[in-house]
Amino acid sequence: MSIRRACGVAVSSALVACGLTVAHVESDPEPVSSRDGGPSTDVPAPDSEGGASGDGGSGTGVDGGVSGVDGGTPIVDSGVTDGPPITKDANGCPSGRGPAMVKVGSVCIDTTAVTVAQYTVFLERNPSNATSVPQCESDATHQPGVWPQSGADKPVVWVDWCDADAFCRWAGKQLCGNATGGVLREDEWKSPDANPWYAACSNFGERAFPYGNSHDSTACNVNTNGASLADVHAFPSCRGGAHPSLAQMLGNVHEHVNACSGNDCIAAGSSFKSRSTPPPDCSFVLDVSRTSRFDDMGIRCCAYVQ
Ligand SMILES: [Ca+2]
Repeated sequence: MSIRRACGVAVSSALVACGLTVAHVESDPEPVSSRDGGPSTDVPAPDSEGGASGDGGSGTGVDGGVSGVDGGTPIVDSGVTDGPPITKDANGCPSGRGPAMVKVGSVCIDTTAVTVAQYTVFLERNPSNATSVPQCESDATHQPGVWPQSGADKPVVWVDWCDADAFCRWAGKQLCGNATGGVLREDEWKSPDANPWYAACSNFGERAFPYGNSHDSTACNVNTNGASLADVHAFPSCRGGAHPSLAQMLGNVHEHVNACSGNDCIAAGSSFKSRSTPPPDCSFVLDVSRTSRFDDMGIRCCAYVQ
């Protein structure tokens, strides 16, 4: 049984994005067990979409250093100080944990989704559930619903909003929200002034897709192109938006963003399961809950720097 929240209503075998983007309906091309089914075993929180949980993997590690941004105050208090050093890149964006960033307007944004290898480094620090929002206080673990995951350079998936929030903070970053880092309202989604994620994807509203205004069904990893999770550097023709290094703003995985009302959230971008007709463009959002975990939803962080 495949059930996924859509506009606050459970819909069977259908996936509907709503809000400002209407009429985007995704099919469920894969066996349902890979998406929503299976027992949830890793957390007491109501992770309704959890999959079978495996034992924590050890993975390859990166020896930790002293946390801090250029020896100063971290840009965002991660709650977890242990890990590789956080420095600033040439644009003043945090560097050292998670993907490299680019600057879009005044906001830094990850060039790729967070990879399995990058998330493994985070998990190896035994992150606490320190979090920015009370809704995450009951999120006892940041181990994904399915773990370990294969493919070091594939996006980490099966992560809920609280995991994504915690990872970004550990990296000296935060989930992409509104222009000043606060909670983005869903009705602000298509405003490039209010929504840095949309500005990055659409080159400040100038184009519908990262690569241009005309839909190319082969450019990004949507379900006409194999329907499986791809490395974050795959599909080079999908790059673009406000910066040529931005990869897969559409396709491959939906991305957690800081746009929740209570426990009702939206996720950005389309995924490898998204149908190409009608083509999901940068205005596409998916309605999820704060505890949703899917095999096609991952993490991309932002950072708000002076
Ligand atoms: Ca969790």
